[in-house]
Amino acid sequence: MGTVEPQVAASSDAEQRAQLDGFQLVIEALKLNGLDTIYGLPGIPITDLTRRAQAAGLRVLSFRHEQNAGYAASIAGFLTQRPGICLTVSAPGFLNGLNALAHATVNCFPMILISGSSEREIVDLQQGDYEEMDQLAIAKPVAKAAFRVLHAEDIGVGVARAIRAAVSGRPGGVYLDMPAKLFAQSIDSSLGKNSLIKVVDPAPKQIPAPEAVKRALDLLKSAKKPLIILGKGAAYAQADAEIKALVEETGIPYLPMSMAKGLLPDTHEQCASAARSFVLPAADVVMLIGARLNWLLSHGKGKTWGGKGAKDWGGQKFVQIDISPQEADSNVRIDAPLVGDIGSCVSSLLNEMKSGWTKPPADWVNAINEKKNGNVAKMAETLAKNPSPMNFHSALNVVRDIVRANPEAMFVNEGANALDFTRSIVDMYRPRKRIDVGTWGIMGVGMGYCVAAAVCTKQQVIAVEGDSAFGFSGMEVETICRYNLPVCIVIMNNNGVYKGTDKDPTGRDPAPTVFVKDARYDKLMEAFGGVGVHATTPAELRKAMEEAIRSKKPTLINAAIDETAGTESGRITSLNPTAGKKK
Ligand code: ADP
Ligand code: TPW
Ligand code: MG
Repeated sequence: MGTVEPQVAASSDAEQRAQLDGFQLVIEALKLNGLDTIYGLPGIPITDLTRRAQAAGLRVLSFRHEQNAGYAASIAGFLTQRPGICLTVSAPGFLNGLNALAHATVNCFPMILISGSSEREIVDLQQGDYEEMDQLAIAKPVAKAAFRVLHAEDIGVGVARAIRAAVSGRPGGVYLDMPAKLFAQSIDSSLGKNSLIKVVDPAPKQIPAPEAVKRALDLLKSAKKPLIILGKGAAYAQADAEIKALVEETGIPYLPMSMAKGLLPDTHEQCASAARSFVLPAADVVMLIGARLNWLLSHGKGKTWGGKGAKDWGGQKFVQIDISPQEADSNVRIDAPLVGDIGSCVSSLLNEMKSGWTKPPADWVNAINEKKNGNVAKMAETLAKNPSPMNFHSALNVVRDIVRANPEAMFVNEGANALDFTRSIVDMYRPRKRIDVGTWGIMGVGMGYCVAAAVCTKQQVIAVEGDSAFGFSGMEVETICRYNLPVCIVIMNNNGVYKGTDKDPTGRDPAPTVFVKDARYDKLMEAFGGVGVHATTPAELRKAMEEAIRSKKPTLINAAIDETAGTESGRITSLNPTAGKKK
């Protein structure tokens, strides 16, 4: 007996050495494709995956709630053009991550949600497994693509397909289902290594057709009042130099959508942001670059665009540059669709322009400048006031200065008034610095975005958060402290959703929109060893922000804002069915 045992042990050792298990194959497949960061939350069946990934040199960022890990992964995708990886446990963890997967798809961010799942045989017979759920079926409607891997030798293909689906064409969220049994499967190591795929050219260039380029340019040339709108697709494309050249060489005024701010500095002489309500109805030809004509642009029609009624066309002609061939005509007629990747499309336009280009008529440019100057002067007056208590404007005047002095800092923003005022007051100076609530106007992206922004860019992060908005992901201040990230959170604390003044007419409870009065969110940060500051004046806010940036310590500044200062739903009051009854 004594002589047999060691022999058995030796042979199984050798066998093990020559084997790769599912855990390792997933890790190797990610590494092979340069995916070196996982945003997730451990538990059955992926705990060992998080451990072994960390041991293998991947960065594994562990969150307090999967939704925040998912948002982090989605924005990592936006910032890096590589799919952000979110890793969750089965059913409830998967569902917590699913919101972020949908968000990624809606916003055209590349992301892969990898979730462990329960035993297929039991799930499919609905026999009641631990965390039983048919996750693949549930993910499909909100994902750009969804795959399940059942055999270790298919992990390479599964990961490769997920990567291609996430980043090629219009980017989006991809679900990858990995049943618990997969991780423990072992296969011959050389077979395993051979099964892995390093994806070649995952997001191939899409060159626009020459006739489409010519059509677009002919239309632009016919314009008397042309306008360019830059969307977050333009920011994502990382074609910054080409876009700058196109804007400057055409001389056409431009409007950046929220996350396209800073693609050119907001202070650029052609930036028409401060004259938005003048240029949209007045423009005759509009070129959309990576921006959809969705609700954020009033669907390209109605009063915003100079139409007589809410749904009437304003008379504009549109050029639309987009990688999705199905985007054109989704709301109004697109006279010149230009399908391709933005880098290639803009380069083609610049090339074609060499045959001759005339800058837009001076009276159009002058009229915009006049409006701009008037509005900027009015805003400067408002910002210079120093009311007590502090309001959004006097607080944001400080944030505006701090961002101007730190143009490389990443800027996260969510809330209603805390979003809308910030977007219009705080100028951005560099591409892909501003990340916010995106296409859905979603609350809860804040702290996940802060973590990913710090991790992906290694820059200082500044977050301006409504007090309600912050609550959706507030527990992740522990995560920010744990990884000691240079994040400075400013909470615009007006005691509630939109404002803090509502009352329950029956007098029983607090109104649905209000929170504990004068709450001290700064104490939350202190609980985990970060710096908490309570600021009641712009001077205190300025001092605290400067110190946060100097020290790079996790900091939360509770900026006490006049609770009467906000408006219902911020700038989108018109979308609120009962808004008419409110003041
Ligand atoms: P915004 O909210 O800023 O207006 P949207 O999210 O509505 O922007 O629009 C982004 C658009 O950009 C989408 O229609 C998407 O297909 C497109 N897009 C994303 N990446 C690229 C790219 N690399 N090249 C061309 N179009 C792109
Ligand atoms: C996931 C609805 C839109 S804005 C907002 C809510 C709850 C909060 C506004 O209050 P906040 O900002 O952040 O304090 P301020 O400055 O106006 O006081 N759930 C989700 N997403 C959205 N958009 C909502 C609810 C909403
Ligand atoms: Mg609020």
